Amino acid sequence: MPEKQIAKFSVTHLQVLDEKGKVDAALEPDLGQEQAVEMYRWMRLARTLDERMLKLQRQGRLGTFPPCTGHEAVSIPVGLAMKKGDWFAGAFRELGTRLVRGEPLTNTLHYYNGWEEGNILPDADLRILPTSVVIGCQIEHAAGLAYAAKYRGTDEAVVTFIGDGGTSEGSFHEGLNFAAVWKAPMVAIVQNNQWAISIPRETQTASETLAQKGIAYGIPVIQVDGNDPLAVWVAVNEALDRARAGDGPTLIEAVTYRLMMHTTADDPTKYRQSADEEAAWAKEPLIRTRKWLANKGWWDDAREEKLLAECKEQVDAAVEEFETPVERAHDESFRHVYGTEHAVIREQHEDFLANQEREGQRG
Ligand SMILES: Cc1ncc(C[n+]2csc(CCOP(=O)(O)OP(=O)(O)O)c2C)c(N)n1
Ligand SMILES: [Mg+2]
Repeated sequence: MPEKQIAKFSVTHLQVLDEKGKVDAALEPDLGQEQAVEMYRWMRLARTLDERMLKLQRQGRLGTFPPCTGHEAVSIPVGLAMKKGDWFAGAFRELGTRLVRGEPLTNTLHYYNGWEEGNILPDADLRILPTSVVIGCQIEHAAGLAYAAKYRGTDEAVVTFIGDGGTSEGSFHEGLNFAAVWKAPMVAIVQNNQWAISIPRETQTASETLAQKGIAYGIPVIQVDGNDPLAVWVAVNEALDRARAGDGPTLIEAVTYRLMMHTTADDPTKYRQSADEEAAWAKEPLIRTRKWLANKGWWDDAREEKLLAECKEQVDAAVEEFETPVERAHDESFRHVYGTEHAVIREQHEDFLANQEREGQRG
């Protein structure tokens, strides 16, 4: 019997805007001035907050956090492409998406200072799941949410994120498999920043691309330049359209670089070369986005200066609010675990209150 080829796969890489600010006109999305400037403004705000958080942490005014500098071209377009009714099941390195979806800056600061109120969103309709530090489980949460959205007959989509290292976790594969067989409206974004703490991408997996991991589950995949907000914008909109049309999940691998330390508890000089970091800084997303806007006549130094001042003002105000103590009831954490009352939590809450009363009587 002659052998015959029964399947053939390929992975496309998309770049629209290169590091010099040159755009491929044939691929350029029609964003318009307002939307393009809005995208850059959010990118700058996310960067400003991230840089301030690092300073606060170094001054002992904030807990450990994972810097997101350099990831703005992924997180911001994704947040902007989502609709209000969509769900965001993120990991821990997508500050920009959270901000765009309406998470107050103060919540982020509270969360990374270890204060539970960081997880109390002002509006449950924001549909932002808590940060997932447990690598991978958010993919399963997203698959479940997407299945529910489909079951209920809504046109909601679910966006989830994972890192390059996370694609070696079982949860990533289980979540993708379920989403695929259910044709659930899920968009999974692999933020490939080349590092999983001190483990480089090459040591993490023998896969040629991370996008191809989706092919095994029958999911359309694409690899994009993750420092190019236009490529991300195009890919995520296509993926969301596919999800809403009932055509199931998409996997997007966004190739970027973790410009900073893994978290503020890490020292990358111990395991990587400064030359590699310098090369990565030359490709970072804000410079090229600014060039693109300037080439269109939509941006100049004066507007940049004004934006920097506005971002600083916004971050200053958030820091001031964060550092102003608020009196909270001791039992408040019991009220925010579930959206509705839960029997087990009620029992624990009652126990806690009874204990407090006993302690009080003892003086
Ligand atoms: C299940 C699980 N295993 C291990 C860890 C410890 N850990 C935290 S972050 C991390 C590396 C993650 O790398 P990657 O997925 O590439 O995401 P990045 O930090 O680069 O955004 C590890 C191993 C964890 N949080 N959860
Ligand atoms: Mg990584």
